[in-house]
Amino acid sequence: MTDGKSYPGFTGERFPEKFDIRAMPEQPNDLKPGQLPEDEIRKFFTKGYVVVNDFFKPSELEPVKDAINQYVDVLANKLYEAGKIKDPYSDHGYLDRLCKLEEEFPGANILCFKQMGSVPQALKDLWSNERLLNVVEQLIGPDIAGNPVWNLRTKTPKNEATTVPWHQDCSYTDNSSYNVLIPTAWIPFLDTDENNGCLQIIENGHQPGLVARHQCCWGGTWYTMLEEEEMVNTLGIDVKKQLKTLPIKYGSMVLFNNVIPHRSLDNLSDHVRWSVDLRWQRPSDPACFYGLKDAVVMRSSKDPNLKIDWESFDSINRHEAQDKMLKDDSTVQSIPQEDPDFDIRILGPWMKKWELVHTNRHTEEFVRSEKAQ
Ligand SMILES: O=C(O)CCC(=O)C(=O)O
Ligand SMILES: [Fe+2]
Repeated sequence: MTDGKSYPGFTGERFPEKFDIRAMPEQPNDLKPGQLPEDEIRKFFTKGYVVVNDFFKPSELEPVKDAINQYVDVLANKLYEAGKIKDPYSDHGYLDRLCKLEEEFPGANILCFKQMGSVPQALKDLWSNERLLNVVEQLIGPDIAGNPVWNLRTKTPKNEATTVPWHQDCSYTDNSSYNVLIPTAWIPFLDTDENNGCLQIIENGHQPGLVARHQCCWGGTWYTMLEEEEMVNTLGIDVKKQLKTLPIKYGSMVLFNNVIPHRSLDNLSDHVRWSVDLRWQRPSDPACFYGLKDAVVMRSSKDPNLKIDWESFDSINRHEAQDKMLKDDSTVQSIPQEDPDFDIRILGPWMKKWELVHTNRHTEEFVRSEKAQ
């Protein structure tokens, strides 16, 4: 239950027209490579999401898998050299090496999640993939920027830190996002299903155009959460009717907007469920991330030869920036510091927006830095 008090995240404002069919750009008669038939694009605006099956060729996704392997390798060696684990598990691979690291060093998956400060080249290529941007153009028009909120999900099995509860993505971004369409492509790097933690979504849950009251933070994590009761009362949702489970295959993706409630299921399998979520916006809209990081322009209707300025984008590490924003430096020094290289806490400005209902290692740090201000 929410406590009924007012918190800065809840404004009660509704902007349905920014997310529903009224927001659909004019669709082209001649489709560019990768572009979807108008019926499919309509689903994104009417239902709030669309599953696009078999969109990617293996050659478009395999390089990201290689990059993931490299990241895990770097992490394993770092943990090993620091004496945090007894074995770097080099004989384990893509599906389970991170599980082994996690067993010996709980929180390894969070380090892997945070490690992604700059965007690996393979992911830059995927994010700005020509065919993918052609589809994004169908959602927001010909001027496109990458939104700074992107994630590599290191969803290790049976791990609370990787189970993302019900939320609307606007609960993480600043309140200027409540009337800005920021489409997400959720792209897994293996087949996903109910057993390994696929996505669930509330079909039509974007129709009120409203961000409901979230709470912070879920269990031992930094995730915002939206109670089912609040979905029913504030968003008028019939959970049984509107809940859709979206098992999707390697090569497919889910596109959804930033006010639709969604979550991912527990991963009950024996392997990591790797995925990325990538977001775009119009360059003329704010990046909606507390002024911490700008969007990166990827396509311009005026300049067909635009070169993407990744250098500026990479110069700001979002995790560091969001951490810094909350911590008062002098306070932090007085807190018994976890080894900064192996700090598995995540702090974020969204914690200021919502009622804090659980204290855990992430929120405790936040509460301490708040008190000291
Ligand atoms: O991948 C997950 O587990 C959660 C994804 C999600 O919430 C998102 O992409 O916005
Ligand atoms: Fe999300």
